[in-house]
Amino acid sequence: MHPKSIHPLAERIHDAARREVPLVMGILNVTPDSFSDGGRFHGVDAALEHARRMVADGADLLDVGGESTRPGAEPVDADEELERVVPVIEAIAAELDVPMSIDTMKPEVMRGAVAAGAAMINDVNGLRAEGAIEAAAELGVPVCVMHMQGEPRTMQSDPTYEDVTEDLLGFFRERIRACTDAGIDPAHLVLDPGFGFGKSLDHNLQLLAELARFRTLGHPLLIGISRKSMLGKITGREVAEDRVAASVAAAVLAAERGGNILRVHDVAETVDAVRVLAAMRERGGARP
Ligand code: PT1
Repeated sequence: MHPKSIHPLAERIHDAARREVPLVMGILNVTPDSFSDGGRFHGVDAALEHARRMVADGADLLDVGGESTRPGAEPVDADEELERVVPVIEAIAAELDVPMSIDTMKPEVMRGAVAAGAAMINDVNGLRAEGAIEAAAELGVPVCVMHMQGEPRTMQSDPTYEDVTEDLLGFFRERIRACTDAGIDPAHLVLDPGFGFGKSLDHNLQLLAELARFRTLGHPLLIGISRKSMLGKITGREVAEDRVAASVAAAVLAAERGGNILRVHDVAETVDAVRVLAAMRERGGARP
């Protein structure tokens, strides 16, 4: 079969990676707990308002998700997830000129979200669900393949690796092969080590320190550390909203070690931090 031409968003991601300027991806959760008033209309309205804010703050991309995957989260069914994300994606696509990814593990949601205007798939399950890899191949959009050990509900109970970096490198080699065998254009693949997804603090820190090793796989890297509990453990800050400075520090460290797309809550702060990094890189000069 003749592969479709490279997607414009994939082009954009590769261009940014080539120039070593990280892209900032704003997180847009459309789960009922993220908008206290459960009403659908209010949910779309509040999500659109949040999207406008992130775009004004300089987000390059928005990641729309209708199923929580944080530790302990319970799964939701595909119909419920679609009802949450589709109206929000349609509303944003009608008003804002920003590419969106759909954060989902389900092929039905991938299809519905891309039909509604999403330009990328972000799968924390690495396209391992039944039918997911075929859906991603058919849709022909860029796709983030994330590593997760276990499933959200139980993944933090006893995460175990021989060597977390080596184990993930093996996982990605297998997934890259499976994706290309299924007909996904390799230029559409983005990889993500999945911070906090079945990993201890020490596993997360080793992955952050050794991030550059994942660049050898030849694909752009997406990194999500924003406000996660690993930062709470490091700083002693138990409230997620109090982890902004730690999140910005982690984003800069990840970018400096090869992260290409930074998935964050605090867009304005991260955009400023990335500008400092970009200015230093543009100036050049000797590395220690
Ligand atoms: C991520 C990510 C994601 N994270 C990608 N998608 C979440 N590609 C959702 C905690 O320890 O890193 N990459 N989609 C959110 N998941 C978590 C996981 C949230 C752990 C919080 C924690 O606090």
